[in-house]
Amino acid sequence: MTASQTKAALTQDPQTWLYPEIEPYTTGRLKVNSLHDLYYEECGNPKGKPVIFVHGGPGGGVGTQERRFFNPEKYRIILMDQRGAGKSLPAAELEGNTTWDLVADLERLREHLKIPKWQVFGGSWGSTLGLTYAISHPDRVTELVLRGIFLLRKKEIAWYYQEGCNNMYPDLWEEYRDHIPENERGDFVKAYYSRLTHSNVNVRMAAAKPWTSWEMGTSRLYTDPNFVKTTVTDDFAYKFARIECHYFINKGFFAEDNWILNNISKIRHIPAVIVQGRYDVVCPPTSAWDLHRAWPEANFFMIPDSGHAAREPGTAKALVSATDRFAADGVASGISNEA
Ligand code: STX
Repeated sequence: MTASQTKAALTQDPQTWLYPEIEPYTTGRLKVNSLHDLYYEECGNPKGKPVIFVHGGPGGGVGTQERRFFNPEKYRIILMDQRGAGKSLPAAELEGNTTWDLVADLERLREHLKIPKWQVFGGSWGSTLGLTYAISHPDRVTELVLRGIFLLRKKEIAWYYQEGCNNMYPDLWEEYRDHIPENERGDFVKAYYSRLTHSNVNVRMAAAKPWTSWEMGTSRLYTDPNFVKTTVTDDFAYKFARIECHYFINKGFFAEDNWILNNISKIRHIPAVIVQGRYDVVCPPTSAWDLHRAWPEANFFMIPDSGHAAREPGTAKALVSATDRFAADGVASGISNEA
């Protein structure tokens, strides 16, 4: 391959791998308690194999592109906005918003839709919540498709929000760093949390942008400034930053740092695919590797030319291959472990 062919292959439009854009055949709302009202939608084939898409952040919500990882003729694709995210209400609400509430919401939605078992598909925080849900309700999960593994351990939060990733993106770090006065920079998550939960809405909004731009700017191997500009709207940033920071200052509401790995034996029998970008700086490959070592039965793919995002070409291709295979035979057999 010539250099320009290599570049073309690396930057190939992920459209090549994703299914076409589709509209939901139904949308709904589920009131899960006196405060929270969740948005969900169903796409594809109402008689197909059920899959629940678990979005990232937390606080990221689902959009139109998340529907495209599944064959719409074979799958009944269910997408839900977690508490406070996307079209769920109240927007950016932190009260009654914990990992365990979100696990219970997935069960409420599954029961509401009368689905006995479903596939769980999630990346980043979607992998954290997907794993936690599966560990909590293993009998309800047919398969797991996980990407950009995030186990929400102290060292993962520290790497990305305090010291580590700043060495990879010193340029983008400046905006995130400079929003916080020097005397508070010893604990960025704490400093951002106090602003994102401030009584003055202007203080909250002002902190949401640098927090969210940092994450959007570092998500892809090839940073697309337009992607950052279009995603970091006030509305999205406010929900994303507030909810993420709330979860991270509370250590994901886990009783112990290594809770997911310590409980992995409960789900090792479930067919699973793990997809990890080699150059993921948001959720560095150590966590996917630790998961792979703890769960050798799961098919593991390290994508050599991807960062964190789901729709980078190699990652999108591996994810769609996984859902295609599960739609075809329901098991992970035959999937090569080679990246
Ligand atoms: N948070 C990573 C995460 O879950 C540490 C995430 N990063 N970006 C996203 O999620 C969206 C794609 C949902 C915006």
